[in-house]
Amino acid sequence: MSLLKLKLEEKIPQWKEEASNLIKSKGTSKISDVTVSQTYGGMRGIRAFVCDTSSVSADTGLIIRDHPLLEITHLLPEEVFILLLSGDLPTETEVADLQEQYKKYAHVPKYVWDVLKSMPEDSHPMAMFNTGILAMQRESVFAKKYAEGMLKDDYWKYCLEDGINLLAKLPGLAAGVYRIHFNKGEPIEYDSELDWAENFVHMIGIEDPTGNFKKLMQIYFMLHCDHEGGNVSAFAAYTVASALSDPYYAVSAGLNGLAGPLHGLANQACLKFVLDVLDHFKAVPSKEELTQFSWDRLNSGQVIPGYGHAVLRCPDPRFTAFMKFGKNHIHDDDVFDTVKLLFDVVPPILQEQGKAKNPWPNVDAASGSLLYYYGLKEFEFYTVLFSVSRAMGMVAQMVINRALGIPITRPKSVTYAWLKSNT
Ligand code: CMX
Repeated sequence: MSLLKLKLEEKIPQWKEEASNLIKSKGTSKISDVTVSQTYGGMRGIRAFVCDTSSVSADTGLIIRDHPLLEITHLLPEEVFILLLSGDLPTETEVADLQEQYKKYAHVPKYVWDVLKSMPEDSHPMAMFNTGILAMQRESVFAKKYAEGMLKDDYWKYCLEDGINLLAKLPGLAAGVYRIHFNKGEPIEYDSELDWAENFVHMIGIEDPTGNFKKLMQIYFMLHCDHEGGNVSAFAAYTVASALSDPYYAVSAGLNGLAGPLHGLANQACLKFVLDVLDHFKAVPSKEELTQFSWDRLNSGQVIPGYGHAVLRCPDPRFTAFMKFGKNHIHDDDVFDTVKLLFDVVPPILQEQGKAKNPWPNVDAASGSLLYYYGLKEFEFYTVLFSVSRAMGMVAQMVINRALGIPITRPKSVTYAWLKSNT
């Protein structure tokens, strides 16, 4: 049995007892009121369910299990997954144990490549990635065990098994989507000597003479891992998994939400915006030129991608971490210099325009410029990378939810007529 599973076996009875005691002692305490505006406003700010893997505070950003993000950016993706799921910073032995399992399950079945190769050439890489995940649904141990009549107390164990099997394959699936979609040759097999992020760099087949692309991918996969429970992708996965759809279905559902331009697709839109700027001015523009360009975009009814957030009211610490990486490793690069200039120019414009509640950059504002620098220039692919990482948070959340016996999601909708006559 994996060390992570053993650790969870120890912790879960305690988590269940804590939750049950809380429900007994405070079950009728109110934590939110819902207004009419919120029913028409994306349910923004309604506290309605529990997610312990991470939380997002408006003025600090992402906090993973009590650790503010900027204090743990050195963690490997494998380490952050164990932290999300168990609440503990892992030991070296625990990390090695998870890496062993990833290696055991990393092989992507051939039928997945057959399916992806048969898709039309203009299929979006996110559609290919999510199709690849769905194609592998037949591998689900959770679904098989459920059909055989597994006990409710065992749901989390098979959810974890599926989750680890799936996470193990995602770097290879992502790299394969890249190679097939952009005609880079056949998918490359994983290398059992390499860790999860290193394997992605190996399998995508982009040269990394300095080793810094590998470092970028380690931090990239770490930073995007989770963002509490209410964002579109996490909440979609939460809802689908609550119907006891297995992790293949639920992760794919969540990632379909991540493919939206207001959510994870913003990173491709953001790099495209930066390239449009450079194409328009044929060089890094002056502050004045970029100000006018940004105003023109806003006045034409388009958003500035990579800026604003539904919860954050400060520069996103994930953006800060990417900027630090860029400033340490990238010098005299027009794309990255434009990203830096946008950080000076956009917040005051959004403040002056007065619509966006948060004028600051989010995670998507800088990440693309770094990928671009290291040779991953096909920005249509960027949300796939976000997905590889965000699947960790989804899996961690759904394992915990099954362990706690969270029932099927079913909030109550109301009609316009009901609202009118009851408020
Ligand atoms: N550029 C222009 N206008 C913006 C804006 C931006 N970056 N951010 C918000 N606004 C506008 C909204 O479109 C909205 O306008 P309308 O009233 O005309 O509809 C108004 O400001 C109020 O929006 P808000 O309450 O501040 O923001 P929301 O919670 O509704 O939406 C978000 C949040 C992220 C969707 C929005 O800020 C946005 O569209 N940003 C650009 C896209 C982006 O970067 N998304 C990535 C988010 C991170 C992620 O999930 O990956």
